[in-house]
Amino acid sequence: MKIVDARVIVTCPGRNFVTLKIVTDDGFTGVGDATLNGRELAVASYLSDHVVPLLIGRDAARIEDTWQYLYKGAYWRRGPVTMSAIAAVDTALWDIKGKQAGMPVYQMLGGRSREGVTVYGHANGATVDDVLAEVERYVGMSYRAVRVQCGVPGLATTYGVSTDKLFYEPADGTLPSQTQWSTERYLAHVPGVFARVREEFGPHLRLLHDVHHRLTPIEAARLGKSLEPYALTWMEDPVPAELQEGFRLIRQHTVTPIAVGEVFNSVWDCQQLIAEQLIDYIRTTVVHAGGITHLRRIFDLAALHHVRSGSHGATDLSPVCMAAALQLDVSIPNFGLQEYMRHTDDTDRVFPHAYRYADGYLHPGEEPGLGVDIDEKAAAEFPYAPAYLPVNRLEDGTMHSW
Ligand code: EZ4
Ligand code: CO
Repeated sequence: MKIVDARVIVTCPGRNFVTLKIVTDDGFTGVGDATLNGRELAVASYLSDHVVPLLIGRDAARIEDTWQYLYKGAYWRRGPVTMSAIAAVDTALWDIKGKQAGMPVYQMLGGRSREGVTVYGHANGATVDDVLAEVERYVGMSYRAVRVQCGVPGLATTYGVSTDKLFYEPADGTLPSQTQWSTERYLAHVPGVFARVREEFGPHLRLLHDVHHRLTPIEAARLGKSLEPYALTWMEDPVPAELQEGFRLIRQHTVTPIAVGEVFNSVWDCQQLIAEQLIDYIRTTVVHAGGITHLRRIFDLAALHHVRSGSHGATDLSPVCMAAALQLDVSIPNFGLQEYMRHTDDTDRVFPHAYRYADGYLHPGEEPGLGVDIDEKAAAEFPYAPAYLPVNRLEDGTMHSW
């Protein structure tokens, strides 16, 4: 089963996606997501210039060996570009292996551990009343978990709040747009938002909130404490996580659970966070953390330390990534929650997929492999369009994490 072709497909059905499609000599194809929001062409080049030539002629059955070959063989370790490229190859090879075996990938990962994958959606609004209406909408669609983001009075824009509700897309400019931040205004506003949401929706709806890397540990500790009465499922990315030991300080002060990891690329980015039980949910996902092979390694480490999965699932993770993530979600013992932001109809048309939403759960489907493909003809209708994520500054002009 030799690899005879590998194509890198860049398409923009509403937003940019990079996809690798691998073809074998016995006629199997497999797909992998390689999308890195705002830096898409770097991964496309890494794949077509530096990886595809190494794949031709390789045995498609050797997933682990190919992973090690690309990881160790690069000499330069880790990083989002390299790890997204390796992820795409790994994901495509799992897809091929499943098709060859005639079973969905989750069967090869040990089979089902649950009946469905609990997902959360994004309720957001400029005002608390808008937020309540959006939460109501998700409850109406039977979601069991909702992420809540609200505009902050005095700030023109706030992360996670958009007019385009179901399909929120933060990469909004051909050059980076600029947003403004005030920790003081934010900390003063957020607890009141959750008080209203709990008052309206009661104790059973799972509520989440994304801080998006904007606080220091002691500020995050304050936020976590102030949110304790509202029993959040998690407070996400409270501080930038390059300094893993910084989370000890947050932990000492609050029992609000912590979720981290959507920007991580490897187990080494979260090894201390997991081993010291400084977090509760690890948010790494297939495309940015080295594919199914490496993500399973992260989740296995997490399982030893009472940490559950909470994979990133924003719109910039393609349906190929989602299909792969669901195969893991349904099989691992320590699944927590799966983020689910809906893709546009154009995106769903370019990436026909078997997974389905029903009653608060996503279901991976029973197709052999991942149960997702790329329609290359449809993809060609949507040429790449440069788009950047925003940058963020304090009121005095200082650059801040976005
Ligand atoms: O800002 O995926 O939890 N979800 C998020 C996302 C990220 C985008 C960046 O590309 O934080 O909305
Ligand atoms: Co996030």
